[in-house]
Amino acid sequence: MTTTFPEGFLWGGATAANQFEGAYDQDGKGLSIQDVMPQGIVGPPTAEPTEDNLKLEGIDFYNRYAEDIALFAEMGFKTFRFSIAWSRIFPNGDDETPNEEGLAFYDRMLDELEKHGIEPLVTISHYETPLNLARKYDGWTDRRLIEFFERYAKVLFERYGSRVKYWLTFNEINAIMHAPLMAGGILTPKEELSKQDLYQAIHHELVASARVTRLAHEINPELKIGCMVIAVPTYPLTPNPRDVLKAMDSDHANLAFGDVHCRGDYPGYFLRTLREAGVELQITDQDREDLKNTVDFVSFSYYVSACESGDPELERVQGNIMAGVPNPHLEASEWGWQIDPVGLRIVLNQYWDRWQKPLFIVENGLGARDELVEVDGVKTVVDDYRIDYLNQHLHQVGEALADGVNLLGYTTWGCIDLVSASTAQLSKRYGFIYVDRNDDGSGTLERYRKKSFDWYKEVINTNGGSLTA
Ligand code: BGP
Repeated sequence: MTTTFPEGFLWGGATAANQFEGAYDQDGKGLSIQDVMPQGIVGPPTAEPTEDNLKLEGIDFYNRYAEDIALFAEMGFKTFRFSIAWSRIFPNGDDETPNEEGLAFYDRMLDELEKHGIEPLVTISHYETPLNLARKYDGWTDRRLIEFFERYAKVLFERYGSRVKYWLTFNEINAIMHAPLMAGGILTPKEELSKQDLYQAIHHELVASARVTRLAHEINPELKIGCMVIAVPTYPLTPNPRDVLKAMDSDHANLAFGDVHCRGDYPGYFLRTLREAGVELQITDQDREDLKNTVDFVSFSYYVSACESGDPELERVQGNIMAGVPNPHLEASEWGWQIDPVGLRIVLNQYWDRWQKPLFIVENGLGARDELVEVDGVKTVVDDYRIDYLNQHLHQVGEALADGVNLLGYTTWGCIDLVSASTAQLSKRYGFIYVDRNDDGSGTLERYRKKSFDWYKEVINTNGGSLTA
C-alpha cells in the first residue's frame, strides 16, 4: 500500500543541548551533570569536568547554529527538536534570576529557525540537570526541585512562548528508573539509592511536569505540552502465560509514566508496585490536584522492543537504557540494540488506543560507525544501512497512520552527528550530516552531507511518498 502522511505532518530531526552545543562554560553557563559524565552511563561521574569529556565541546553547535540550521532547512525540515540547557538559564539551578546571555542564545537560534520557517519543538529538561542541584539536593529526590523547575519553565514560557508552541517537559522520563543520575540528577550511586528515594524522585518529576503544564496553559492557552517517554514494547518470549504476565508487568513499569501524564492519577498496578516495595510516597493534597493537569500530546523515543520471560535465570541484555531478553527473530545494531520496525507500529497503536492523545515520535534512528569517503570528488558517507533502517520504520509509521493513529510528526534522533548519551562516543553516529570529530577529540568539526541527507530531503519533499514498502 502507498503510505499517506497527513498534510502539515511535522518532519524533522532531534537533538539535545548537552550532546551537541559544546561551549560548556561560555556566556555564563553553569555546569550540568553531563559536564562530569565523560563516559555517559557506562562509567562513574567525575568530581569536576575532565578533558576526555566530548560533551564539553560537543560539535560546537553553540557557535555554528546558523550553518547547521541552514543544512536542516536544505533538507526541508518542518520542525527541529532541541533542548534548552537549564544551566545556561539558571547556572546553579536554584538562582533567583536567570542568566540573560543564556536566554539570548536561544533567541538567536529561534530567529534562525523562523528565518527558515522551521517550527521549534523544545525539550525543557533533557538529561542536563544543573550540577549544583545534584550536589546540593541529590537532584529530584528533593521536593524543592519542583519549585526550581517551575521557575525555570516560567522564564522559558514567558520569553519564548509566543515563538515556541510545542514543548516537552522531561526527556524519557521513565529512564530515571534505570539511570537515576542522567534522568534525575541523583548523585547517590544507583546501587545505594533506596526505592523510597527513587520513587519519591519520580513523583517529584511527575508533579513538576504537571505543574508546568498548567503554567504553560495559564501563560498562553495556545501552547501544547507533551510528556516524553522511552517506548519499549515488550513481547512475551513464548505464549506461556507466565511470560505474558512478565511482559505485561514490564510494559506497565513504563506505561505508568504516560498513564499519570494522560489520566492525572497513579494507576492501581503502580500503587501495588509501591506497596510491595514498601514505599510510602509523600503525596500532598496539592500534588494530587496538580497531577490532574494532563498533557496535550504524548511524545516518545523508539529504538528497540524487548522480550520478557517468567524465567528469572534468562539473560537480559541492555537496549536503549532498559534491558530485556533478546528476541530470536531480530537483528541488532553494532551496539546491541535490536532493530524492530514493526514494533513502532505496535507501540503507536498501543499508545493511541490507550490514551487517545495525539502522538509525536521525537526520536528514532540507527547509531552506526560511518566512514567518510570521496564520491565524485565530494566527501560523504554512503549510509545505505541508515536509509534502509529509516525507510523500514517510516513504512511502519505509514501503516499505523492507516490504522487510524493520530500522529503529529516524526523527528529522527541526532539529525547531525553528536555525542551519544549512553556511551558518550562520537563514533556512534545517527546523523544525515557527518561531523568530523572523533572519539579522541580530534577532528576539524567540518560538516559533510551523507547519502541519507538527499534521501530524507526527498521523503520530506514528497511527504512520505518516496518511501518504499
Ligand atoms: C535517547 C536519548 C538521547 C539519545 C538517544 C540515542 O535515550 O534521549 O539523548 O542520545 O537515546 O542514544 P545513544 O546516544 O545512547 O545512542
